[in-house]
Amino acid sequence: MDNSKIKRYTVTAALPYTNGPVHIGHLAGVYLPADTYVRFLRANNRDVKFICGSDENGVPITLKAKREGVSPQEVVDKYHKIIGDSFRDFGVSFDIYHRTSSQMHHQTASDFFETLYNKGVFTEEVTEQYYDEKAQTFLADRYITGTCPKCGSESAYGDQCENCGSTLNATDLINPKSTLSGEPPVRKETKNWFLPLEKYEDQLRTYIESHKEWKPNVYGQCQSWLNAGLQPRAMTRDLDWGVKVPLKDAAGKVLYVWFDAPIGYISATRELFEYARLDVWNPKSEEYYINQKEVQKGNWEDYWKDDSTKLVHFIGKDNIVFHCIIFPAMLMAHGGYTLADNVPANEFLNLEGQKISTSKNWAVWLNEYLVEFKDKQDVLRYVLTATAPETKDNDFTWKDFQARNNNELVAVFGNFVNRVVVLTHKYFGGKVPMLMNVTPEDQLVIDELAAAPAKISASIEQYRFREALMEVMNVARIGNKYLAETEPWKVIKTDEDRVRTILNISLQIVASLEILIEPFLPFTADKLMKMLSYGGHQWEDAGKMNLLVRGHQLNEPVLLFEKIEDSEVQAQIDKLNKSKDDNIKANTVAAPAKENIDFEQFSAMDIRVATIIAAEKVEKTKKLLKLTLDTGIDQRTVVSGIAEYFKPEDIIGKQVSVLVNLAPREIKGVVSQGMILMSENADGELSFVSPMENHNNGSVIR
Ligand code: B3M
Ligand code: ZN
Repeated sequence: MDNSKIKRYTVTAALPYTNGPVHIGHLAGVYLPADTYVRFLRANNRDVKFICGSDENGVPITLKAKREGVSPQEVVDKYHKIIGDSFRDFGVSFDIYHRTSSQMHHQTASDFFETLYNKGVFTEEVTEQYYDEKAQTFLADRYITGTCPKCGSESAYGDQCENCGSTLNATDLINPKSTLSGEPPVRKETKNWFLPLEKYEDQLRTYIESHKEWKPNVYGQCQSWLNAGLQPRAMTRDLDWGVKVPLKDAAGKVLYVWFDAPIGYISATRELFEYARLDVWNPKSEEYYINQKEVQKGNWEDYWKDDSTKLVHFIGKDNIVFHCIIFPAMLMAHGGYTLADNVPANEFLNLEGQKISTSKNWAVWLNEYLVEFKDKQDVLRYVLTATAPETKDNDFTWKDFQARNNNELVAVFGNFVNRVVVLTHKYFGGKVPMLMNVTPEDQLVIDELAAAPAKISASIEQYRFREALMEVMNVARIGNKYLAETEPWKVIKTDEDRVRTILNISLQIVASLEILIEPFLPFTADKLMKMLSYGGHQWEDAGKMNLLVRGHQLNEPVLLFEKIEDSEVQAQIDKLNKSKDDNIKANTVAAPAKENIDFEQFSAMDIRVATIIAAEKVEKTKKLLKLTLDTGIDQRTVVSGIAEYFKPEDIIGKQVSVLVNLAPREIKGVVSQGMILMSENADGELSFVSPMENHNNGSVIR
């Protein structure tokens, strides 16, 4: 979009699912670039609204609620607060952090659906979906597990096999089972409303092709969707959590989460304007965060329905189709809305060489980072921007985190600022000295400084935040080099005026750095501003030589960054490894309970305490031990598959529980008379089930 046509900006960041806290992958991929962009626009006096909120609908939320045994509302209330707090604490400067369980959102999404319905946009289709007869509910794909038809893994989900990564349809699964009841689901007919995406194909193609400037990964994905041909997609689902379908014959149905979630951007903007105007916004409320407390000028429609508004969606790569195909089609169908000017989607961030995984707890959680690295928000902001997965997947490692902090933030940026401020205090009582004779070498530095802001702006405007940040660091490097070459600490002995000039120029560089670093590291900019006792912040001032006037009094120097020790990052690496192990155990879902039996069936089993009096391996087998048991009734042989866990000599003398009336059967040539009871944990490790205190052999277990 032509810069001269832009009157205002609407910048959105993907609404995080409220089924867990946010981690560094989210921050690096979406929220930091978005925040940097918005801060840059604000510093340039542009009119911008930065919109986000919690995505509180959809199956992931209901699954989490089921797993934790609480209501979906409790889940979203909990994580809305945790996520919102993390964003606020990291300085992500939304104008509003809204939520899709709010009244405003339900109303807005419901109205949007109704408009499309009244325009005759949707087609109605009756399809067969899996239904759990016991739980009396249709099953979302995630609620069905079964055997993957591609790789044979037995724990594939209805929409995806996590083992081989294939995308699946629930009906592809072999031996499907409902995760609610453990029963095989049945197919049942149900009616849903579909958006005929194929009807918008030409319009979408024109739209996408008018944006050849988009990042190649985004443009390419859109092209391949369009080339494959678009299909109708259901915009309603059989589920009891979400925005109710506002139609008479739609009981038990809600809007598809990817229908209502992007409307969440619109409802948040409405909330921002309408609440502010009505003065209902309460800054103490924990419901959402509003950056500007003043009454908003204009109205929400300016930010969504005006061609002079530039709309930008910051998202991760897995959300491209929803923002570039489905949401635009919805907006086209509705009419009156502007479409996104850019969707600078990022790739993924890995952690220590592995994919970040919430379920495996392979992640760095923002709320935990803030406890362990108090007041070091900017270190993480720096490292995540410097290694942002802008063009390809990238890797975060704790060693790199430490190295970038120590070698770049401390040694380059912090060191330069500190030396300049300290020397100014030492030689001139903290007052900005006068610029005297400018030498040709000074002029080179002045010119380099003057050229930097435009380069940085250009990179930011093209969503190249890594490059922009490196340019800012370059300014600090120029400063360091200048000090090293001019050596004011030596010159002071012979030529005080020369030192005045050197420090004046150096201080102007520091003041520019405050402005240039602010979009990236707002906490550092704040400290710098206080140290310089200076209210900078207009981007257009950066690079100039008159930011700090002669005689201006600086405050005492404070250290901007401190070294991070080996032990601190080692602790993080250890924690990561440990929590991963713990989680594998804790997260393994116990097998569903078996069918009820009656007491007769239970008491038909004769289980006794027995002692192992002899044990040996069964020849030519790996797993089997032949045990001789004293059951109190007799001595008998039992074959047990425990050889991988226990050495024969270690278990002799142990008391165990044994099912003595199991019909004898021959196993590898040995007749086994009964079965000993073992407990098996999630890792497949075995433990004997024995009485807490020794009981006589033959004691009855019931
Ligand atoms: N909540 C998916 C995600 O967090 C989804 C984004 C919605 S943006 C409208 O990846
Ligand atoms: Zn598979």
